[in-house]
Amino acid sequence: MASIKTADRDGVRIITLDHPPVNALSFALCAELLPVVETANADGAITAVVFTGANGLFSGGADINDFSTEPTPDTKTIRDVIAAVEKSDKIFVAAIDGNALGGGLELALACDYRLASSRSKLGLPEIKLGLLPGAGGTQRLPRLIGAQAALEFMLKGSTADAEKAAKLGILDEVVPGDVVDRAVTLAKAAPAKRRISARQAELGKGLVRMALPFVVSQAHKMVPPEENGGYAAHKLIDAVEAAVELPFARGLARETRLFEELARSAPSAALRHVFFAERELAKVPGIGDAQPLAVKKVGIVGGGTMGTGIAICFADAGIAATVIEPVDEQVERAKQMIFGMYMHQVQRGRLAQEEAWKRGQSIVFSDDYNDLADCDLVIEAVFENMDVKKQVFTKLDAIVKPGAILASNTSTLDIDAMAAVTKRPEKFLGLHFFAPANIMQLLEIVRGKDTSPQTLATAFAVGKALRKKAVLSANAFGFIGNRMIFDYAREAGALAEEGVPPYRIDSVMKKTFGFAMGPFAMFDLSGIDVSWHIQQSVPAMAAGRTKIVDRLYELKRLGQKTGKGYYKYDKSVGSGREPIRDEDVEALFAEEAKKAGIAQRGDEVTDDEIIKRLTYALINTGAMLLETGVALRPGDIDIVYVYGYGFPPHHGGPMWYADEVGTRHVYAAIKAFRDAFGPHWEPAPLLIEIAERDGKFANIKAKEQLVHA
Ligand code: 3H9
Repeated sequence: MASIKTADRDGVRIITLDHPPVNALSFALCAELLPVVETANADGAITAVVFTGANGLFSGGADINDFSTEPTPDTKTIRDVIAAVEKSDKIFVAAIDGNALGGGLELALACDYRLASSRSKLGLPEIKLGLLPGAGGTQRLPRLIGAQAALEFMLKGSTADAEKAAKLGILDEVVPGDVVDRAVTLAKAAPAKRRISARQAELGKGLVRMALPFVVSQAHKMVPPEENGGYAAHKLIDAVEAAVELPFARGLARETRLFEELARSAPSAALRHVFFAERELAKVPGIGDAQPLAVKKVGIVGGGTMGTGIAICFADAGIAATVIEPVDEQVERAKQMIFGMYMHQVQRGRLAQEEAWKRGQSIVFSDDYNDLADCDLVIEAVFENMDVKKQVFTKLDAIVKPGAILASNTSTLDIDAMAAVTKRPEKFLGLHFFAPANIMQLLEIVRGKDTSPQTLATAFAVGKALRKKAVLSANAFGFIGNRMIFDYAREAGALAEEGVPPYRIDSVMKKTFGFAMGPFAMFDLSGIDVSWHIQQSVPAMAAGRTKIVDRLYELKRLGQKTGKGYYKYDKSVGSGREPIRDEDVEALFAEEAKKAGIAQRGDEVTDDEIIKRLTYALINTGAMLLETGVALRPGDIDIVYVYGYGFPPHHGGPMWYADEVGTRHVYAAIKAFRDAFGPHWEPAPLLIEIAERDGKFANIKAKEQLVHA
């Protein structure tokens, strides 16, 4: 079936991109599209050409898979299609209905006129893939809307709805009716050709040119450093600078060169991996064609920070939530949290007052479990204690309608043990939200041994409705994220005991490697009591672990919430949440080290060693989780870490990073760590197997079935 459809109306050729799912302008599609454009160009009976798209959108841009293949001299790309448009003497109109992204929007920018239906969204999101718009976008957009506005638009990489795109000057018209009809009418009226490429004057002269050095130097300062997540951003700024300084053709050539460099770069490969890994998540073996249950009303047990955050997630998705919370003061705190959060959104202009009110009102508090009887899904978010949770589920099972799903928000406890107190283990699973639940994008879906395919399908549908990155985990201690963080924490603690101050470890992991925050700042945020409780529940995992958590717990240094943890916090300084170095804690580490006979070698520990010990601990445990089937795919682990723990996306997540470094190098380092630090560094068998053949995690197949711990 041809992916390009054509039809003629009164001398106007309508070219429809019809290449499901997103009309990606792949090399293959461009090879088909180019002769179609050339034929129209050569046809004397045709006065104008309208581009449009089938499948509910204009185009999702270039095919991202193509960037991993080397083009041959015969390969056709969007650039060739655009060149054919550029040299044509016909009028070209883009009739956009739905998304016009990346190369799709660049094709539209090469046209004389751009029209879009009001539901359309336009964007140049290449930066999110570690790329820049490479089919003329960096040269045409500045000529259309000005260098500064174009730079902002492309650096953000977010989409603009049609109304906003028209305001920015990207669209000529937002069309209320049929956009193709309107495009044909416009094209027939034979307005003058208006190629953006011809607009040199405004850009090359006067104020724009004079202001350029300032705009460019400011932009370079505002984006992250090249080696730490900003590689594409700096090149994008260079390309826009070229748009102002160089004639169109030379600017275009500069853009192509910069794009090719980025397409071959490690950060872009990592970000493309993250893009596809996200889209793999819901492909779960065993779900088959199970249809999700409709979830219209949700119950949440526990109105603490977690339960309230979960309720907000549902309110944002338009799903009513009833929260069971027996303590009045807690209900008051929860209401304040909801009110404060929505007020903030209204003040920032992100939400209309009326909508905020509606969402706030959709969360109802009660102290009566009977109010949950007609819920389709009930999530328990009470204290992390098995006995308490079992009591909650026994009660819920007796009250909530038989077809409903029961879920626990536990971060470490055994899902099957909870399911066992109910008569519906097939309708039981874990839904592990990350705090703050209404902000963090990650959701771990934990499959119990009896969880049915339909229950899983429902959980994924709920994850989608809540706009979460939902990742499946088997029921094993700590699931994916916390199981791995346990070993990461072990190494951070060990390094501190060897005399590396926590602030240095945090600084290396954040500023040098690119984590959103360092490990100790993260532990202070989540609470030392949480770490302590987890350690108590699994004494078997004490190997190689510092006693510092016990000491901090005894001292009631519970982290940010008590103003002291690994750091000090001072309410009068900035936001009050800035970690301040605390030498008392360093002294505590030194004391513990002395008791344990650990030699002090802080000065000789390099930044490289810090990065390796922390990230390789994640990789080794990740390999173990893959081998035992706790995680389905390396990409699932990567998504957990990128979205749940602030792992730098430009390194793709821990498992992708192992491939980036080379698995055999990771393996060699882990063996050396084992010899130096002890058997807790024993390399995971799967890592050994992959490393010995110099293979990649990315090439292993998804487990067919998740195992149950
Ligand atoms: C670019 O254009 C470079 C140019 O500047 C220069 C060139 C020289 N390619 O997200 P969904 C697949 S770079 C390949 O679930 P939705 C996706 O993997 C590109 N595949 O749907 C999935 O496959 P599967 C700049 C793509 O409705 C299926 O389509 N463009 C592409 O929620 C459905 O995807 C972008 O960055 C692609 N470009 O959202 C836009 N796009 O079914 C990237 C999608 O096998 N795309 N797929 O899992 C998106 O943002 C969203 O997919 C979109 C649809 C909003 C379009």
